Amino acid sequence: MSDIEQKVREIEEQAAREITSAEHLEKLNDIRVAFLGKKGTLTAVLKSMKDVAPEDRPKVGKWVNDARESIENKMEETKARLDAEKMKVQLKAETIDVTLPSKMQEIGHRHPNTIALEEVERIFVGMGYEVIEGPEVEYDEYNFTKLNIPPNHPAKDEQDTFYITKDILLRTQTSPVQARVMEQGKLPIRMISPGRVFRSDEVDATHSPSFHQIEGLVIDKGITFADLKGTLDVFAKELFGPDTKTKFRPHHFPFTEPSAEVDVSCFKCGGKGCRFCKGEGWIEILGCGMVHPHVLEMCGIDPSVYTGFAFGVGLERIALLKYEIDDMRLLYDNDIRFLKQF
Ligand code: 2U9
Repeated sequence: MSDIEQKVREIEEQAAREITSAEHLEKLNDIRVAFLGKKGTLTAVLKSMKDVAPEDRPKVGKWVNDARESIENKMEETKARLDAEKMKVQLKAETIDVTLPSKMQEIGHRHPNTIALEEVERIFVGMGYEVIEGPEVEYDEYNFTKLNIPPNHPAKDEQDTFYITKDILLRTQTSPVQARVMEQGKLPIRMISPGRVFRSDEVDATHSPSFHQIEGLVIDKGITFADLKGTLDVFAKELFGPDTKTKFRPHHFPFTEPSAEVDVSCFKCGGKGCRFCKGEGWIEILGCGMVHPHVLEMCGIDPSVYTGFAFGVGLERIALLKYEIDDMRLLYDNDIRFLKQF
């Protein structure tokens, strides 16, 4: 056996040993480079062909090609074995138990404020009211002056808010939306305006610097306090049940005259007095009154021809009462365990 044949055999055997003991695919690639690559040992034999006698070259070429084929075959076999082993390990690691229960999708839920708002809207839309929203950032003039709260009026202190400039503020009530509708001059008006309002209040169980109101406004010829009473009585019965009674107590608001606060008979005890109504038998729910003639005038409506009533109710107050929640802060915490109860 010639030296070259001997050398090729040794290379083939060495490669076979290394291939057999390879434990992963990367190692197999290293072996390919070391034996068959451009600088590999078997390739070196081919490169030394120039030193071989021309008549021996076909023989040497055949030995090298046979050895290459044998090495490549072994590598293919080993690669198939290593691939199968890798797949086996991977399948074991990624086993999916199709009998496990699937992960439940959490379905969204309407916020108690939204549920209460939609209920109030349903009641008034049923009586022919439009729902109209407006800007949260308002002119002082629309929030206060046009509602009969001129500069330096003490009501401005009670409704202190966040000022953006001297004349622009975060609205303290949704009344400016109604003032804007009145100015458009399309009569009669039958509307409610729900929305976020702001006051410079400390947070506690019943107060928040940002809360929501629903205000209502009706303007037409011949509207009286009797219309106001009838409307709010229907509203209370729809919201708290058909046996609910209403009580109108005289009050004062700068934008209405006369004005009243409205109590409903306690829907827990029917008016006898219980823990829920603090023994009173009545629960205060809203404020209302006949729109002040001066407000009508300032918003371009002739008070000698038209009259109207208005009311305002806190949305959170309705939600707290209806769902028997004792702390307003729970409405803003966004704890899904709390919210999904309603
Ligand atoms: C116009 C004229 C008059 C709206 C009214 C109330 C009485 C009222 C409070 C209820 C609880 C505010 O959220 S609260 O703190 N509101 O008592 N609001 S009358 O009167 C208007 C509105 C618009 C043009």
